[in-house]
Amino acid sequence: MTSKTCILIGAPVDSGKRRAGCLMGPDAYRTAGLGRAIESLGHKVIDQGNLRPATHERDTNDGLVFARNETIGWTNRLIRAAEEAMTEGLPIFLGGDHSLSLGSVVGVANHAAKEGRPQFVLWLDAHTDFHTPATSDSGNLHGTPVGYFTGRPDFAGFPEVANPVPQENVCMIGLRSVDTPERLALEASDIHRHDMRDIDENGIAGPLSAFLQRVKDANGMLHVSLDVDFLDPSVAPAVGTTVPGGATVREGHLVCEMLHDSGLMTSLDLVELNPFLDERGRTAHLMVDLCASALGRRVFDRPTRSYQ
Ligand code: 5AB
Ligand code: MN
Ligand code: MN
Ligand code: MN
Repeated sequence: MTSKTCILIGAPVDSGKRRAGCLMGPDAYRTAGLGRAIESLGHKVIDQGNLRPATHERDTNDGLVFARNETIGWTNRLIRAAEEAMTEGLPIFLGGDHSLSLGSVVGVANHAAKEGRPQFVLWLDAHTDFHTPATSDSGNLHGTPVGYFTGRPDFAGFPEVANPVPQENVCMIGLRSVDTPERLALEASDIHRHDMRDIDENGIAGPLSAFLQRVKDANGMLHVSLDVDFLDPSVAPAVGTTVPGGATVREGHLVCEMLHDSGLMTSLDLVELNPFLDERGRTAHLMVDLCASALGRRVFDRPTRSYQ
């Protein structure tokens, strides 16, 4: 097994939606033993502690879009943190709500561009998060990161996306709650999308290995963004936006185990955990266990897969 340097970046972002609580996420992951779990797999762990947003204007919240300026502050800070961490190891962004991916993905994509390698993104989520501030009905920016990092317009005031991730390099798995403007924009896009029906009919391994093969063939960098609501709320209740019919514990682990076997993952977001809504830490523990699978925890060794 290749040993990695994993950089834990606490990003207690809570500005992406109106319901508070994700700011407790990074410390819940630490309490659930994330660092120890990663170290026990033979990796080095550097915990950078929790970030603060860059200086930003005050939010008045008199329009529809909620906490735009604070989210801009977080985006500026996280782009920098991601660019820096990518030179040192594998950053794991401990959310924080999903608006943190406006910064994490743009930052890692800037790094990939410097290396002359294409950036790919695996989006594990019940939602597509493909809104722009102009199409969102809720005004909640945690529904916009994919729109932002693929270069959609109408993100006034946000840092310029210097290296947008090409649509065909994005693969979404777990979808089951998609707003009409997102669906129309997505259908007109080249983003690879797999809804839960697709998973029910065909399983999760097929579309994932096809995607991983494309990443490998392109010598790409792979950012994985894991939203708690990818999982079924019966096993992962600590999230504000529960949608029934999500991935099972085993489907979650299989995705993570295959990610590990591929050796392709170069950065990871763990987002949307709201510890205020958890039951005795079970969601935090499940997320830690999934992260461990993505970094090599296994029951038995297996034959090498074709994309290695
Ligand atoms: B999450 C919704 N589409 O725009 C919106 O949890 C939900 O990061 C967004 O995936 C969910 O508010 C954002 C209704
Ligand atoms: Mn999301
Ligand atoms: Mn979601
Ligand atoms: Mn696909």
